[in-house]
Amino acid sequence: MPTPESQRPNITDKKISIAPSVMCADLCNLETDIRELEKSGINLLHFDLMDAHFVPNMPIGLALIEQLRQKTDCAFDIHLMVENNDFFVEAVANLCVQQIAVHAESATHLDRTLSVIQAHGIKAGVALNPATPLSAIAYVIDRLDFVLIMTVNPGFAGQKLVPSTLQKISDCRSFLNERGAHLPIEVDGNVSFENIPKMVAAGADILVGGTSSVFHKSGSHAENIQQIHQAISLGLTERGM
Ligand code: S6P
Ligand code: MG
Repeated sequence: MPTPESQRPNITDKKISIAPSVMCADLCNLETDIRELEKSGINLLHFDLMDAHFVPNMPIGLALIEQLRQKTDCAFDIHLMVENNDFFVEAVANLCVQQIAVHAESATHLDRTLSVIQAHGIKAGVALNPATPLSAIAYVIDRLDFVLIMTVNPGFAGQKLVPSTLQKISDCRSFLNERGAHLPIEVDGNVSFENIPKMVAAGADILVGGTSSVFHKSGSHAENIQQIHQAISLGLTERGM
């Protein structure tokens, strides 16, 4: 049985968190992959829930999250890429997940959706596509627990970084600081060994690891996570932490 939520590690305890993206794992041997990640100190997993409408893909579904919830104590970070946010928020809120991000671009009633997430005792975040300005979160900042900056266009793993998003991470950190909101910034998309130092230096706190880092073919998960920690150290030094 999973650990009760009150006993789970606080995912913001550590300076920087690594959140492996489950859609990039070996879906035929998922439990083996999760055990390997846990042994490397991972305590946060990122789930991409897509509806094939908001984005043209549908790699994993609700049943997988429900079954995996029984297998691990990791905190679950749900990234909704869907048109019907209210349906999916209700569906995952009952699966003992710890944080949910909804896209500003698909949220019709963003403030209300965030408050519904929080009413379930779950951390609420807004995800922003590369072309979406930071002003999209200006009037919900007091509702937010974190911000998810997409560094690729959502829908698929294995894409190249959208270059302007590095500046956007830094702009987001300033935008939040100016408003007295010291929230974690999560970054998602081509969070590679090469890009991690730049992302962390710019202000990223939660790194979604996919095919370009945690699940990179060049090493085992343990080796890749070790390499990620080295990349984080470089970024933290540049950030003065
Ligand atoms: C993309 C999704 C992401 C990917 C991740 C893959 O829509 O939200 O979470 O799974 O970006 O990582 P990588 O290193 O293959 O880009
Ligand atoms: Mg994602």
